[in-house]
Amino acid sequence: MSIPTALITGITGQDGSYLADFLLTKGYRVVGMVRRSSTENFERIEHLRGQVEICQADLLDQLSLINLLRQVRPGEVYNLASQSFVPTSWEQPVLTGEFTALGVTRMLEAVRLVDREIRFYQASSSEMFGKVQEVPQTERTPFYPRSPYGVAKLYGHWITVNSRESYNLFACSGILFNHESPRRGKEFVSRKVTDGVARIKRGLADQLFLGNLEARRDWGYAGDYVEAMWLMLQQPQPDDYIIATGDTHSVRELCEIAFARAGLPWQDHVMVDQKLVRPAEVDLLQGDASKAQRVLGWHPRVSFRQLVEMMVDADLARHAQRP
Ligand code: NAP
Ligand code: G4F
Repeated sequence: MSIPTALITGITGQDGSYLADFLLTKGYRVVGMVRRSSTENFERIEHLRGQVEICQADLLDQLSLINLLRQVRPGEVYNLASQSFVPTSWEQPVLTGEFTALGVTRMLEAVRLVDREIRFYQASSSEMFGKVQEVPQTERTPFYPRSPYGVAKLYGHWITVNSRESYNLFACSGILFNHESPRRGKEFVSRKVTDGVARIKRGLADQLFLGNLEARRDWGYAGDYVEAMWLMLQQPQPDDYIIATGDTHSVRELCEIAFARAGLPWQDHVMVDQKLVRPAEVDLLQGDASKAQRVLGWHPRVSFRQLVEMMVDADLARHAQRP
């Protein structure tokens, strides 16, 4: 039997690194697409050197994607690359649209041109629900994005659905709720808090400035969520799925658990900075993943408390080694 080949765009990101770990355990040949940069940004996949192949291409460059698929000949494409930080999408809305919206079309067009048998996964987002129209959110909940990022992801979602319906491509959209890990970028609130806790505990800082403490998210563990991506592409038919824990917690609760893990009183250290409050907020996300549970047999394993404590412990260990 031949070895299955998966192409991951965004392999240097949080999810790309966990998905690469997962697919290697499944016996895949894993190829990661990276964009050209003057310095390598391979920290999250450093442990996979020699186990994954790295190729250069860019979501902004159509021909580079076509050539990449011709060269790699993947059976599965996981399109994880995007401008993924919501606040930046107000600062750079056009660029966000180019990567996060049109980038999906470019990749789908490359699939259509090179090999229509490729199974395609699109990294869609609960941010598309924005000003939520019902709680909890399901695959049938109407969308109402609240940021240029959410709007761009909505385009990516619908072009994926449309390519399935227009061209019969095996294209799936995974609507993933927030998922975190010790590999999360430090600008996202979970990691900002756990890294902040560790810095305060080690005497490297005294305060942590945050925005809206009342925002609620359905936070899960990235290591659990990448399995769902793979499961979607193993089904007989392509479809769209919500991936979430079903629980929701506030940023305030995140702070309580994270600071308590390090034995610190959070109220003494957390300050609200109005500059970090967003022009339009997503107040509450809570997903209903019962379709994924029923069809894919997928269940989250790590609870919110376990996740936050895992991240605090990792940051405490990291700051103990190198401040
Ligand atoms: P991340 O850590 O920010 O990683 C984003 C990746 O995209 C990086 O590898 C980045 O490469 C790459 N990238 C950006 N622009 C590119 C371009 N023009 N060409 C090629 N590569 C490019 O994001 P993540 O948390 O792993 O999320 C993965 C995907 O899932 C994203 O699409 C995100 O929007 C979506 N998503 C995430 C969550 C979540 O909670 N994490 C939830 C729902 C959906 P560099 O290393 O070069 O910057
Ligand atoms: O951690 P966040 O920046 O994540 P956000 O905006 O929910 O987006 C993440 O999840 C999406 C899925 O729903 C992904 F599609 C997206 O790519 C990304 O991975 O902010 C979470 C909440 C927000 O309500 C924000 O206003 O935390 C609030 N928050 C409060 N203080 C803060 C801060 N967020 C950040 N980043 N920094 C703060 O200081």
